[in-house]
Amino acid sequence: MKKMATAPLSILVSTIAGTLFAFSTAASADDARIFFASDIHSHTSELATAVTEECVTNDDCDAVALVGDFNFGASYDASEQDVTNMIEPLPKHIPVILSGGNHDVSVAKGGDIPVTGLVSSGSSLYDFWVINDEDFNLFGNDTSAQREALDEYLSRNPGKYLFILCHYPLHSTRDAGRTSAAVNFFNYLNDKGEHRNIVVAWGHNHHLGYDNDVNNVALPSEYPCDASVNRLNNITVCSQTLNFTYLNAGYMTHDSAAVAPAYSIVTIDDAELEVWRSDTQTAKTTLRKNPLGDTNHDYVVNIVDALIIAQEYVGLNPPLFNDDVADVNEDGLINIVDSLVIAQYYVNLVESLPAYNQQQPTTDPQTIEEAQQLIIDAMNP
Ligand SMILES: [Ca+2]
Ligand SMILES: [Ca+2]
Repeated sequence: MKKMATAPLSILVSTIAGTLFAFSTAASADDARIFFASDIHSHTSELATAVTEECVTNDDCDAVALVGDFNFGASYDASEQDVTNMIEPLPKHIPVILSGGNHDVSVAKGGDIPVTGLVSSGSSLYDFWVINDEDFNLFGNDTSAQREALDEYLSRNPGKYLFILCHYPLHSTRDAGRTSAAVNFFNYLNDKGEHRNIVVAWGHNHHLGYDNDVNNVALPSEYPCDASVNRLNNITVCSQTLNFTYLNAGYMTHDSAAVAPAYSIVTIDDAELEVWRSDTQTAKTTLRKNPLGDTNHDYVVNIVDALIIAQEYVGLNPPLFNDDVADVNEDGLINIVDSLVIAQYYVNLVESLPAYNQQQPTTDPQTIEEAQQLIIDAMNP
């Protein structure tokens, strides 16, 4: 991984920053290993066996993420006790994150399933976002409180991995009433995912194994086929290039008794994401993306990135300048305006990136000192 030259920048930062803000030089990225499954359907002993093997015997896990349908009732009836019975045999030292499926109402009873929204890991590397069954349709609505909350999270945590636990697949809900929400949410995630690291973990279609009905879906028809996608299952749907990882979490039961339970192990670090599937015994990887504005390649957007663009602009040729993500107002140019936009983003004067229609500075800086002064002025309007 590229490392920035810290000494000159630290001097710059101390020069311009004073006591304005706290500062860290890089994300304290560690690695993480997470067990994923869905559709447990009361197969609690199979789940416990799989989790114990993967998270105790073979290696450690940082979390177990289960994406809905915990009992096998005929309808929407899983109780808090069902969830407790499922969790109880699992290794006690590993946190379990749940999202509710169409069989689960524990959340409504104040049980173990968190409400729709952020479940923080406490790590700088990743978080979870739970979408419960009853909230799925809201993600098709631009103005729903749930979607606005997700939007805000993604705006302020652009470099983290975000695992969205959503029982319903986006390509086929098998429920006409949910189709428009699925399409809208798909489009939203594909837009947001261009410069972010989003993983959507889904289930629901366990009885179909690897989603055989994927070609019957209501993804927007204008999307071209593109085989060069970062999807991590053998999905064959023709769609636009996916900008997020679309993870079939696996299932503990299947229509065919001959089919063994399936689960996924996701490993992440500061360079890439790997998904391993128990049924295929294969792994696929995708590179971690730098967020827009992350000009020094540390997956964090902060004042250092603004300073690096300023250095570049006045001709100091900073090492390791990542110009792929430097045009944060998307005007086709990389110049001092981008530096000022990032500085304003850093102090919350700009909500999210990209940001458009930014004011041009009153002067065109020729030296790094002049550029620094513009940055200070931009942060203190
Ligand atoms: Ca950065
Ligand atoms: Ca620009």
